[in-house]
Amino acid sequence: MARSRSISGSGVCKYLNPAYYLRRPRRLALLFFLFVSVSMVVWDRMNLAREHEVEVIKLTEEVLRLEQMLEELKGVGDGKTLMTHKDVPEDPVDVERRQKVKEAMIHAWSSYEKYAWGKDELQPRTKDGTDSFGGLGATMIDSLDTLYIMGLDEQFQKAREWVATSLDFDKDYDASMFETTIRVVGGLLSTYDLSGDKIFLEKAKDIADRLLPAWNTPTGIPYNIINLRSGSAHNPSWAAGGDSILADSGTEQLEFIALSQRTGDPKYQQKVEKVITELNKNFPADGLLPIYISPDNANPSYSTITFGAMGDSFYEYLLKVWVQGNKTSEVKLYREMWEKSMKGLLSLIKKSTPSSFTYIQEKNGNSYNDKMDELACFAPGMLALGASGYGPDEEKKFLTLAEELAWTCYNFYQSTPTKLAGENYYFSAGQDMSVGTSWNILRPETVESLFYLWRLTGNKTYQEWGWNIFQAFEKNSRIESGYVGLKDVNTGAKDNKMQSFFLAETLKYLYLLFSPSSVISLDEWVFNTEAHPLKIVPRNNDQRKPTITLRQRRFGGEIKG
Ligand code: DMJ
Repeated sequence: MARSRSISGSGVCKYLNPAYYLRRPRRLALLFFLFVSVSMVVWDRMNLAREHEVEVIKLTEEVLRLEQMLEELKGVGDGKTLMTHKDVPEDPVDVERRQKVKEAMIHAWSSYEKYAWGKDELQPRTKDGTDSFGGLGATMIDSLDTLYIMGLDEQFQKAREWVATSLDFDKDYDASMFETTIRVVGGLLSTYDLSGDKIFLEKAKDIADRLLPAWNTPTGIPYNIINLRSGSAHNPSWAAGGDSILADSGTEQLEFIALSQRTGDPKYQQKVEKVITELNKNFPADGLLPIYISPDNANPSYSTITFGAMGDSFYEYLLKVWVQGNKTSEVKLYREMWEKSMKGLLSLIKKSTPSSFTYIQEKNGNSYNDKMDELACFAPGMLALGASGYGPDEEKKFLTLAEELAWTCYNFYQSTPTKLAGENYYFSAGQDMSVGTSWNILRPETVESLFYLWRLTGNKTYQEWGWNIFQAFEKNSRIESGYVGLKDVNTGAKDNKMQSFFLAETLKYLYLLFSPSSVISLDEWVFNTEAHPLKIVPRNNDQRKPTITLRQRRFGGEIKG
């Protein structure tokens, strides 16, 4: 037995010896042929498996899309879907476009679900997730209300389970109190308002309690970074002299006031209202504050005045707290401060040459800078929303300004080869606009403004512009595993991130742009800066009804209020 094993062993060994084949070229050829055939079969199988996987994703999306269509068709009979407002039939083009936006949300969401479930953000090109906000499931929470509004029930229920069972804020992580408030507190509160499910309120309270120590400063102007476990807070090292950032410090009022209203605990509201009363003590006549403010004495530092990065949502919230507070005497201060700031905004308005695009300059001390961030494109929407609080002449003036600025912002998109806007633009005499920083990270501000302008004027042009922007995202940013930003809007080179605000804001505003005005009516809801709608409820003893008056639509559509 031992002998025969050793013989057969040496027999096998000879086949492994290269010299054996050199002496037998036909066998060598046969072996080579076998190797090539097996490799081709394996490669073919792998390709088939990959194609199959892509097919399955596409089919799943198609099934979801058809399910949604079926739902909508079911609604025809009971008048829920196509008969929107007092028997006014919907424009079929709107229905079709809304469906396309919903399909985009399904694609973005199913990619997140497949590759980055529970992570903060999806990296579509590497097909994995990243915890850019400390592992709080930012995309999950930012998407909840969008899923709910679009009627994506199965997806919503699965996300709800994750919130109930896996969302944990006890993290030794230095979080941005601004980003955490607008995305997480805002997202949870909005979903609570929409669904009535208490789990969302409990979680909102949990995270807000962890953020509260940030306001424990000599003036009450908060530190902008806070450790979610220890509560130790500080300002970012790159901010001038340890200062707080204007937008980061003045963009929590809506969420924290809403939280006090829903929990009955005034402590949240008190913290955020103190910031505004403090800033109001030395509020300049033009209502414009530089982006850096000292948390020790509330003095502004010498720094940029802007409606773009680090300034923007401070001005937005002055108006929106007034809306949230039913425009009553209790919130009069916010409106007064906002109107002052709008005087300041007018002082920054300039026209380009030769095409007369209206833009908002930035300012540093006494010198003006002909630069405008795409971020400042939220301003047309804000102006349109605030215009009706003025008398007729001022209302017309601000609405016209809103429309002019929206035209400029739309041209930020139209002027590039990809038809997607860069991050900021410079205006120089005789040359209109030119892209500065040329990335596009799927930001929402322009479509946000188009949504407000469509709702408040009824001019269908804004829907057309929004549709064109949507198509540019579809063309340049959609890949098989989600949506990516562009490193450069001139070349179309792609980055590797699907920002959570794409699902929270960009797709939500686009969906609402093609929905009836009764869906998240501006009479009943106010959007936080991350597009999370919060229900307007009577403030304290005020039982008056919401008083937003919508203008009569000028073109097409139904007549509102
Ligand atoms: C969002 O997080 C919010 O809209 C914020 O106010 C500004 N930046 C992003 C979107 O661009």
